Amino acid sequence: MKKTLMLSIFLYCLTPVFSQTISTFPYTQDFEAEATCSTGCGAVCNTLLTWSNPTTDDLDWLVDVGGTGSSATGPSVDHTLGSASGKYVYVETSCDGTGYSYKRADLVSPYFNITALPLAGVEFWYHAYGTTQGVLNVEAKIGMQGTFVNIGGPYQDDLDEWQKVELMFVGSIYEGQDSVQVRFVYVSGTSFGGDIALDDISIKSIVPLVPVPLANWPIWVGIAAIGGILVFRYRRKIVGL
Ligand SMILES: [Ca+2]
Ligand SMILES: [Ca+2]
Ligand SMILES: [Ca+2]
Repeated sequence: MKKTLMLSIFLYCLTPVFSQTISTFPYTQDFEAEATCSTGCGAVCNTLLTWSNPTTDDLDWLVDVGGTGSSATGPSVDHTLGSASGKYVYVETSCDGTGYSYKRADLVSPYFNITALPLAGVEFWYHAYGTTQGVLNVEAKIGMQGTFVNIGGPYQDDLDEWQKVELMFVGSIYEGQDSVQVRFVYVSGTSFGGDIALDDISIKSIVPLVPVPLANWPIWVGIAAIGGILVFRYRRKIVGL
């Protein structure tokens, strides 16, 4: 009887998580439907609809628009709309001992069922501008019992520009799985110039570069293989690519 009760409670606890499984693709989190968050030092953002900000770290990713306050760090526009009214998430790294040094902020996705998604992968845009940028990594795990493993990064730049990263699951342990979860992990640098932002995070078929007129190609930044996952990086140069 006791075991049955405990099992019932366990299954009840699982239900909300599995109801968050997404199986319609392409999927994109552009943050436009999210409520903006307060953005002071150490601000908390617990209103995200499908993604989540764990409380086991130091900082939260904050939904914001139009720039992050401090000079010479953070984006001034989002990536989706390219305007000051478009939303993104960022980590506020102001305040010694609160935003830095080496403060961690995780951003966790819902579960994705990619069993029917060919050439599945993750695409996202990041903006890492500031002389004391920290380090961004991307991780993935399979199922509730899985362990997050690095699939991309470390990314560390000081560039006032949105950059695209594509991570392909083809040939990796994530290919064809019914419950893949992605986590972005940022650890701030040594001062306030470390506001990093994310936007337009997609789970979709990742098609490697296709022949297009040379003039339309974004700047090629690099390619790497990390844990069996091919990583393509671009720097956005031409609007619309
Ligand atoms: Ca957090
Ligand atoms: Ca700041
Ligand atoms: Ca956006």
